[in-house]
Amino acid sequence: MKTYVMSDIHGREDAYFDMLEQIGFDDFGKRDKLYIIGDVVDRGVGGIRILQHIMKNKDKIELLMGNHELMMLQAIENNDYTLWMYNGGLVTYEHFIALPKRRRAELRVFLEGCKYRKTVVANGKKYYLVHGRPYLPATKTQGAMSYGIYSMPLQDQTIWDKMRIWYQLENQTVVFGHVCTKKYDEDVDNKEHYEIYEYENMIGIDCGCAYTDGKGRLGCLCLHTGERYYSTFVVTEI
Ligand SMILES: [Mn+2]
Repeated sequence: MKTYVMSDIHGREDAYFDMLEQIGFDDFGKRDKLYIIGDVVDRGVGGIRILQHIMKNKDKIELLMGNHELMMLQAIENNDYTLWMYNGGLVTYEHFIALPKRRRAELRVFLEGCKYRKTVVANGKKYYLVHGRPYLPATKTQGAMSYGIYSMPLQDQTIWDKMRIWYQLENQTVVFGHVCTKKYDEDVDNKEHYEIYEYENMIGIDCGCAYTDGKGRLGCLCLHTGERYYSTFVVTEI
């Protein structure tokens, strides 16, 4: 039994399928599982195709909600595309709108069903998977601040807000994406590429897959073995 986690693929289907090969996805056993903790779509062109691959393999892959999936869903539901377009949604929208109506409806139902967080156990250790940061009562977050993302429903804050050391949980490790690990890693300037970042009870796995600075790549972590995988090429254009 092996559990893998990746995040923030952002339309890079080349990196995605490369990673599936590296982790031996085609040979996954019944109890092997891949969690993708949000932000499959936008920026790169392959978001819709990645979503469809996930839907086809839903016994082996579970997608958790990212703020980009939520923006897409809310844009479709409210017929208001402003926020999504502002955040790199155009390329996804163009592919989405070209799909037959039935396929669009399927995608919408699928996104509506995505969970915001998930706790999994690997080798007796508890992991809390979430796109941004754990679900916490408002008093534990920013106190008096009630503007911007802090005016959103608490659930939405967990995928828009970023992980910080004071959001760590007791007795479980928070595995998160949303913010590239370069923002956390103090040693980043000495590294050739962005890496999975581990500190106390938190693990950041967004290695800047859609960054075009030559340092970004897709990362994947196996919770059972601790093995880290990286896409074998880096993104220099998008
Ligand atoms: Mn995000």
